[in-house]
Amino acid sequence: MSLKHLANPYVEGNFYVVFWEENKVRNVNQSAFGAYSKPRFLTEDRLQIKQLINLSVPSKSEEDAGNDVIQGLTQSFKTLPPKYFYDDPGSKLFEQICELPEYYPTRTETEILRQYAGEIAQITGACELVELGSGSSTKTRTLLNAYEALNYPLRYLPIDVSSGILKSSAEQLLRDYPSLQILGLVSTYELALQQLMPTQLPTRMIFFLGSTLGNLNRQECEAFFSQITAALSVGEYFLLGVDLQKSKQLLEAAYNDNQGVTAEFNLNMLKHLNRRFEGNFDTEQFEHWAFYNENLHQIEMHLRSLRAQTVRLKALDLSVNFEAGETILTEISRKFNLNVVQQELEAKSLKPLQVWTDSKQWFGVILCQMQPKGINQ
Ligand code: AVJ
Repeated sequence: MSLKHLANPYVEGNFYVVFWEENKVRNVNQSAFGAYSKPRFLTEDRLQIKQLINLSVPSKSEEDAGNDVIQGLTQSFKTLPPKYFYDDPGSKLFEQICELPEYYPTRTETEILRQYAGEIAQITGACELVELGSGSSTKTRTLLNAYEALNYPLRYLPIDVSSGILKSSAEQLLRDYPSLQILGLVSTYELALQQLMPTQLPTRMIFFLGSTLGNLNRQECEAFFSQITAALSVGEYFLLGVDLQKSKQLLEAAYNDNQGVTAEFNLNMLKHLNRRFEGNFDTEQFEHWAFYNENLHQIEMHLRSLRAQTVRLKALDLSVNFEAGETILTEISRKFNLNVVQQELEAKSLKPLQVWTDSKQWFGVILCQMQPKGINQ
């Protein structure tokens, strides 16, 4: 669903607050689980969405919008930021990727969380759950179940750049968890982390699953950990899921699936840019290309131009020339060594308390606690 369908946005401070479709949700509340609709569970008290950014329509308020696109496409090695994968269709394609037989990370991480969510909840106690890149919030349920089983209050802050998927998963979660409160932030991680309010529960856990960290290069990764450190108070938690180094064969299969969903996901970025910046990319004239760079331990995903062509992005007043065979790097997906990541976390005052992996050691989940700053630096 696009943002223009959202009701009554108004400005609060420096960002929009949107309370959407209260009526619809309230009706669902009454009919679908009348037994639960005690006054304290009224949906309008339980759900709030803040719109910090809007990726799906051009916006005057975002003066920098598209600068990253211009920068990436005017270099000799062309790149585009992976955040442009995740418009609403792109988020749906990513959900499909997660179900693919070749794409092991999602099901492996889910398996780890299923097994250890109870332990995580025991360690943290009652806590506010803040999820970066929440997507469809599927793995979140595993955590919510664990906190619910311990009778802890449930407060969840999903953060995602895709408003459609944020909204629909929030609706679904509210139906399934009658005491859950949600504050959704349509935002980049950086902006959301800067604007987090102090937690309303005894503590807080920010979690970043699915190895999305892999999209960040070394430098960006370090900067990202610093942003986490800045957003957390001493004693609060950070839960991180990382994909681990493994054979080239397994990795390349995961990013070149037989059904071509990953290819469609990659090409969808061009459609997104067309809509967002009045572009004329012809997706028939580009192809998906992904391989594992063993030296850098990372998957590199590109879009390769099938012929010499010029593409215009009108809203950015940008024309881009491609040679035949020239590529745009759309994503890196780094594969980690558990010991190295732990050291990097520790260096940022995020002390690893516990690490869990699956039986094949394909994926790792690390729970960290924020230490007083300076102790490990
Ligand atoms: C969401 C960044 C973790 O790198 O595996 C999946 C994105 N790209 N297939 C990943 C992705 C192609 C995914 N992350």
